[in-house]
Amino acid sequence: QAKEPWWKQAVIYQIYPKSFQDTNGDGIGDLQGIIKRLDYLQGLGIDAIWLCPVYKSPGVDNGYDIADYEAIDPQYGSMADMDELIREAKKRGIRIVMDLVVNHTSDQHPWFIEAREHPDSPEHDYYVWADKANGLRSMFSGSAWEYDEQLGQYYLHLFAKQQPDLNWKNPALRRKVYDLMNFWIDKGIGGFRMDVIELIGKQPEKEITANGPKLHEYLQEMHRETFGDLDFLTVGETWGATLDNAPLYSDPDRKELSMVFQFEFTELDTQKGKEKWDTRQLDYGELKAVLAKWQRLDFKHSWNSLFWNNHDLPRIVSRFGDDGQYRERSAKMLAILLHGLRGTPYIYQGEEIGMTNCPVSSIDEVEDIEARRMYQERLAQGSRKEDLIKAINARGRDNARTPMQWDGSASAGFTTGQPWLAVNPNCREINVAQALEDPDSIYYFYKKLIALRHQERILTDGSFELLETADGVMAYRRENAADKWLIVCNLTGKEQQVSLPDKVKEVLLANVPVPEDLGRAVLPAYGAFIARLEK
Ligand code: TEU
Ligand code: CA
Repeated sequence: QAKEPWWKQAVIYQIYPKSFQDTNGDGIGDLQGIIKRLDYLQGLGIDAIWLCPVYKSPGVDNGYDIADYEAIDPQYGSMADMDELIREAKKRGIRIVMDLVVNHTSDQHPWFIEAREHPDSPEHDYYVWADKANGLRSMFSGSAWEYDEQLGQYYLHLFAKQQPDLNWKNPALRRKVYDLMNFWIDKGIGGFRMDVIELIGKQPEKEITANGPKLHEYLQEMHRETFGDLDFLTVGETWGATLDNAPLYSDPDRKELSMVFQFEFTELDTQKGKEKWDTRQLDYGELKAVLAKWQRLDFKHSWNSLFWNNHDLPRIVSRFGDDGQYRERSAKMLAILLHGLRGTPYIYQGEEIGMTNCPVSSIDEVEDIEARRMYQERLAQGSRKEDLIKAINARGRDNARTPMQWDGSASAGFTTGQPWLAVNPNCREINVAQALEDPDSIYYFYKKLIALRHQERILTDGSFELLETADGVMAYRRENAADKWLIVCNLTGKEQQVSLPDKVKEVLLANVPVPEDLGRAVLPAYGAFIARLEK
């Protein structure tokens, strides 16, 4: 039997480099900062770092607009720093997973500059042009088509207009992408997180963006031409993933990707058919149903990723937990809920200390292009400023991007200078230094969950069974040939009645005392535990 790939029993930590650790006082995180914090990450126990883009970029979308795939942006350091990071991480058993952004480039990429200047150049066809604009919209508001006066043609940009879309129909462009991937593979990285990869098979003339007809053909070609023979982690960002199409990406026999990120839970507190800014109350029953549904994947022919947070999403403790009175307890509950499931867990920087959203009171405090564009568009359409700020505070991407809180000083130990985005003032109470000193901290909870993932096969290969409970409680069993576990979580800020037939043999982790008799128990607000049962 073939050896299991390393990423099935791994936990990945996501770093947003601009906000992780500054070392030269310019207020911007850098590669030396990550190197400085590797011991901290090793202490936490993670297996790999997903590093958000550090390539040369004008920074219109914080690095998701790349001008040179084979150079490091000077604000983050040099290629020598990058090589050092890969080397130093490897010494600590940590792999580096690079962010691969190849649905689009920056408008400052030499390919696009050439494409615009010389319509006869090969580079022209690396991008998507049209004589007329159709109804496609940019994810960052407005039309997805930008008119180029000189050429008398429109180019496609599914994101900002400074992020022109690449034309994957062009084989020479695909070759260029495989070459740049191999450049990074040769440096000894451990994987790629593939930005909006579901869009590369787009057919803009038919207004098809995600899941175009040639998408999987391209991914199979990519697999063959790049990482196919390596023990490599590849995770696709796929907003349109379903139970039906996830196996198309992640069935090992199809030779595409290791797994995808699916985002179904992120839609549960959004009004149906509306944009993410249009919020509604979370229905706990729906949350349970979605989490349970993704556990029904055929894990022999597919794989799942587990995450609450990333650099595009609000902080989970503020979103589904309680970032006031019950911050610690609800953060631990959400950790248990997710890390008890089957799949590969991802932790976003700061999640392990329960970092919260960071409200603003005016658009001047907002850095993110997505929120700023939405604000302008909706203001022009007659929305009220207060409502837009409220929406940004609930859903804006800056919530996740405020600097990492290392200690309780004014700039949270992130920088000695002016941070590029304001530090959350709650760094006085919520910070790494405090968490390391408190044996009951959220940090040690995450550390324990990571250790369990490494030690206990059942988390990786055990079956999943959702148990009948009140809507406000999620309880499930995991079971393999050797072992049987019970996970119970009170999702709410109120006491919940629990009635389960299970007999606990050993409590593995809990954020409240575990009731003696589960047949007739009361679980306090946000109470949660993982226990081993008699087999
Ligand atoms: O995100 C893809 C994407 O669709 C997001 O823009 C999403 O619509 C939004 O953030 C939800 O809040 C990826 C990256 O993760 C994101 O940071 C980039 O801005 C985007 O691609 C463009 O590269
Ligand atoms: Ca810096």
